Amino acid sequence: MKFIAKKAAVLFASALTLGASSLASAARWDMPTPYGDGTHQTQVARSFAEEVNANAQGKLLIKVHSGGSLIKHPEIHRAVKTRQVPIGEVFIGRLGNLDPIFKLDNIPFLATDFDSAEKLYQASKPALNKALAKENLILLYTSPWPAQDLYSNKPINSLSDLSGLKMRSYSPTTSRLADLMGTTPVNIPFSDVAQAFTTNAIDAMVTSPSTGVNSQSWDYISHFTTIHAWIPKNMVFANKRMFDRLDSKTQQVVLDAAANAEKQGWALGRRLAVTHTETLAKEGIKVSAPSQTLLSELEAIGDTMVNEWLQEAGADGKAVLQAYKAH
Ligand code: PCA
Repeated sequence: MKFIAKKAAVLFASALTLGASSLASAARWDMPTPYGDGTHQTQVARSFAEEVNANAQGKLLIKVHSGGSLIKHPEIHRAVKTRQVPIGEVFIGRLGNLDPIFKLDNIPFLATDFDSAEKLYQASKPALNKALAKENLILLYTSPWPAQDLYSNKPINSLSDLSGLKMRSYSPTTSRLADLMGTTPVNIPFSDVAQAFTTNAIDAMVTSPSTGVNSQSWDYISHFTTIHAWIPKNMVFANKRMFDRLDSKTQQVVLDAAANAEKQGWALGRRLAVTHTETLAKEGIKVSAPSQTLLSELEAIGDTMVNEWLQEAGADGKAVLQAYKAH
């Protein structure tokens, strides 16, 4: 008995030493993501982490915590900034009140197809990096959502059909959009969308076909109008001080995996825009193209919002839009 106890103690001690030495060389990065495992965004985050873990030769281990399970969406940006976690993912538009460049990500009718959205991303990247650098953060990759379409429980042929309805918003820009559409904005996180519809807290929303599929919107929605208003993105970013602590080889592993994740995310966004719209139709939602009236009304709102954004974003904003148009 005594012997066994002694042997166990020795084993335990050597396990501790082993643990301590491997911990000393390996950094462990907890990576909170806002959306659930069913979303393509979290799938991309998981392949990013797997690639890093496979190539970092034990120097870095990234663990994804999806669906706000470690840190809730509204807290993720601050958690990375304050080094509570070294890395995280957020929906860019949510940060709109911190810097106008984050608002640009949700401006309607500026870049409505994937080629334009990629150009807008490239044109805005220097300003995006600059805004993040101010907070000692670095951008690792972005991943888009399919274009944002209109969900409702009746046909919407013009803005007057939406008048007075409660519209889900998910960012400062979309709250402004809801105002301009003559609706009342109600801020509802993705995880509460189904319940918000069934309890009549909201009557309509503008989001991707993917989010409608992920939340089984056919249970609470009858109509889907393909307004393709904008193509927003999630971004994965790291705290620069934590990144700088990695050796240069491991940093390169992270940057390479990020570049691959970005390619994967953009390819998935393009593909899901088509397949998820098909799923909505197959599940019984009436999918239709917007009427010319609705489209012109929405495009006029888009012009207003671009102008408002330019006023807010000043010379930097002007430079971004000039770079976008020059592409
Ligand atoms: N889905 C996310 C953000 C954009 C999108 O398509 C959401 O609705 O919360």
